[in-house]
Amino acid sequence: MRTQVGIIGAGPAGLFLANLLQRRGIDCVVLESRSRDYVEARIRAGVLEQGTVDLMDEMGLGARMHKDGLLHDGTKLRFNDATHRIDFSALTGRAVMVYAQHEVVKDLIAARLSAGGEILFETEVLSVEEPASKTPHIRFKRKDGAVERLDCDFVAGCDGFHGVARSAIPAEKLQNFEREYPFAWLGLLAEAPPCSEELIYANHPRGFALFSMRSPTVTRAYVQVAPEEDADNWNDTRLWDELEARLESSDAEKLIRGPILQKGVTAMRSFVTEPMQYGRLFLAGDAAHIVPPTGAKGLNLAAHDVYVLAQGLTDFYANGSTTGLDRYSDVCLKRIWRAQHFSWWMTSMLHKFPGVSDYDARRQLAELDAVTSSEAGSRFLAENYAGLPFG
Ligand code: FAS
Ligand code: PHB
Repeated sequence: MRTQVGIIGAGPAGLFLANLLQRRGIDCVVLESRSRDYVEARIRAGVLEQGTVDLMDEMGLGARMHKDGLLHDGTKLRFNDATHRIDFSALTGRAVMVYAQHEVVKDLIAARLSAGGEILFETEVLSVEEPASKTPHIRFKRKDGAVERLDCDFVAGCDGFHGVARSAIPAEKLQNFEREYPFAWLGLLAEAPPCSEELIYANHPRGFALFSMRSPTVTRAYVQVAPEEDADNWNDTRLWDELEARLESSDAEKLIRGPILQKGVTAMRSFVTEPMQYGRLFLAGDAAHIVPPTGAKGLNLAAHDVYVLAQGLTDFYANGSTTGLDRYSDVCLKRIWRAQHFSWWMTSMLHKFPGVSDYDARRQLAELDAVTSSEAGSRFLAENYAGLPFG
């Protein structure tokens, strides 16, 4: 097999890239180890920045998002028994869209396939060979076990944190930056009407909680737990009780309970690998970086990475210029490190750190008070949460 761009992974990064290249007449093949049903049902992120919404619209893929998504002009921070709203629209002129990642994935897969594009599901990439040459290729195993190769001009490693693409780059060519956190998130998805119009991020003495949503009838929420916590230790009642306790406030809404459809523990990690390219192999999305989800950046960073990569590939095929490709890593890393800081900052302000001193617990609350009581502080949070302009 041969293609111009081999894309590993049918998550947001791989699928945004495939659709962008297809619209520009660049041949590409997506190889995905999981089934279509699996990737379309994988519950993950929930918030799209304005830039990501605009990208969906530019590709003509925003219909379902605008029909089913929830446009949010702000968010709430809850601490010290009070709720403080950050008004994104008033402070930045931008809003965010609550529209589940798996719905974005469905839209991107449908668009890719209906335009005649190829996605090889249940196809595991075994390795990326000769990435520094002008003829890199991908070794992959089909569902029936047959091992084949895909010859490419370029390879896009969009295969997530645990994928194989990053390992194709010699270790001595990479520098990894990482930070672990002493907690994780236990997430729930429930058939229960959201009790709040907007998201609520709560710093509570019992620990962090996030109240989110997916639709007028589906609640999404998270509570901070120990890193090794097992979701099976939490029955519905215990989980609803803990969420309610952490969302308590004199101005709290009455939480509406319902059957929990899905529970899961998400590890918290900050990670960046530099550079994001080696020869004709380019890493995008979680294959190159991970942020704690407190800043709702993961999916949006993936979209921006491939927005930049697609432009570089377009310039190469249009006029042979490699300027965009040569700058890919530097351009993306500038935004990535801003998002790394913001995600770390939101996480550090809102979570209960084990063994924290009384002083630091008070200082944390003072920081939240400083941010929410200052227009400049609130604007800084709003600008980063609503997202920096793409480009
Ligand atoms: P993805 O991991 O989404 O996609 C990579 C794809 O590559 C997968 O489909 C995988 O099956 C495939 N793949 C891997 N190895 C392969 C191989 N060898 N061959 C072929 N295919 C291969 N972000 C937020 O902003 N908010 C959240 O609440 C949030 N929650 C999350 C919860 C979980 C459990 C996880 C893991 C992440 C969460 N994230 C969240 C971050 C998440 O949304 C990512 O940022 C986003 O999925 C990144 O997209 P991709 O880079 O495409 O990687
Ligand atoms: C979600 O709705 O899944 C969500 C929202 C905001 C976050 C993280 C997750 O910061």
